[in-house]
Amino acid sequence: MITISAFRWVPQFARGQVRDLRVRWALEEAGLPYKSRLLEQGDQDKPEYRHMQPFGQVPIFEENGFVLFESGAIVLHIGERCEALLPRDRGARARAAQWVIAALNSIEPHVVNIALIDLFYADEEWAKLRRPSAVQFLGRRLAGLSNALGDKPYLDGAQFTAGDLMMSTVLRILDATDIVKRDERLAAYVERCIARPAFGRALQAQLADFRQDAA
Ligand SMILES: N[C@@H](CCC(=O)N[C@@H](CS)C(=O)NCC(=O)O)C(=O)O
Repeated sequence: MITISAFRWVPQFARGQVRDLRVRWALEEAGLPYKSRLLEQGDQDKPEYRHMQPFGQVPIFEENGFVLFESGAIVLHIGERCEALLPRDRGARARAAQWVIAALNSIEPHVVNIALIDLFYADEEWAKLRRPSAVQFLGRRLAGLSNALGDKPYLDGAQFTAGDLMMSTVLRILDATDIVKRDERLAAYVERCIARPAFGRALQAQLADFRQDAA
């Protein structure tokens, strides 16, 4: 049985955003059953967990003694068992991986930069000074992304791939702002991706684990 790690509790604003969601979504696309290993406060710093995830983060993926960390690596690993995530055609497969990495490397750091300012430092003077240029920089990246998407439904064309899974989860980190939403093409793209039933099931599963904490 596949197990993924997740936090038993996170603040309200993070519910539906924690990165185990990406892995749950990929598992749902692949039709692979899994259970969650819910971490209590402090569990992520225990040597046993650090041995598997050096940075003490979620998610990790475990199956029959095989362990993997980094949501991108895990999604690509699951994609090996799911054509809907990684197409069989070699070129299309490489391009799907390219978009996973673009999401994580070229977009996510700039998205997170703004999310951190908004969530934790909004009242700090330095944050007020920094935010406009951070938004402007991300705006240039998003314009490039929007151009690359063009009129296609998904980044590589007609078919949803792991690249879209990752890109849409990254873009929705800024759901509380209009930064992505003001680009109608990107807004529609994110909606199209998360309208997939597998996303809905993954989101409900993550939220259900948090409700378990409240019970
Ligand atoms: N690059 C990692 C980032 C994982 C990550 O940032 N996880 C967050 C939750 S969304 C976490 O565990 N934060 C706690 C911490 O960093 O101490 C991945 O994609 O798996």
